[in-house]
Amino acid sequence: MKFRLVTAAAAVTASTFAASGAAFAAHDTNPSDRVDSYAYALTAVQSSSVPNAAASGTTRITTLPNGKIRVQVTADGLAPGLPHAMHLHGVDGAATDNGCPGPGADTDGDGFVSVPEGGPFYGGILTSLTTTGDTTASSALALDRYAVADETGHLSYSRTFRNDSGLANADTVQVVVHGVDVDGDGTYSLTDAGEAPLVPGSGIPFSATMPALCGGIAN
Ligand SMILES: [Ca+2]
Ligand SMILES: [Ca+2]
Ligand SMILES: [Cu+2]
Repeated sequence: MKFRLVTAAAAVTASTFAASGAAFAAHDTNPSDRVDSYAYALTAVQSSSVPNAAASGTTRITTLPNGKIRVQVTADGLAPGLPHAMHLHGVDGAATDNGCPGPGADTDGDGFVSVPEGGPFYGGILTSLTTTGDTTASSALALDRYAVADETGHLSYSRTFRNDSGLANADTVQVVVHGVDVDGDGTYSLTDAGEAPLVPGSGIPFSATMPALCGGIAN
């Protein structure tokens, strides 16, 4: 089992629920009985053989009594100076998802884990973790409204917002951070992975959509 940010008490609870086969969350703090908070480690999705894809981080998801959700992400090792699309991925409703993809998710064998290849693990996009404005899946690729990693590859994000899908599924989602500058030239382009954009005509290069980090329930 991978490292996860949990207290001893939460770990006991988690293992109890795991034994019964039920879904559980790293419910590490209870600021009040009306606030739920979940913290997870974010780990690299791509194979270690992919250049510039080694990243790490942490995330915290907090649901608030006013019906809002707060998502915090801190990460290092991301492509410097570039925006990183981030989403809450999951399966809407009671069903949980299958955690985070690893290198084995590269089913077409091209060396890269694409968004569709990760889908069977982390599910669809429930919430877009933009810095301003809309947070629905419609903003999935609104790269001008995502956090930008600094010159060292560090990224820090915190936003409190209203998103009913994210709120309802806060205990069973994955946080996924996208964008790998494979050739390290400071841009996302065709030369990174040599693949066509996921969304034809979008002008968003494939490498901008590559999942870099993932963490959450079930992993
Ligand atoms: Ca692939
Ligand atoms: Ca590049
Ligand atoms: Cu995503």
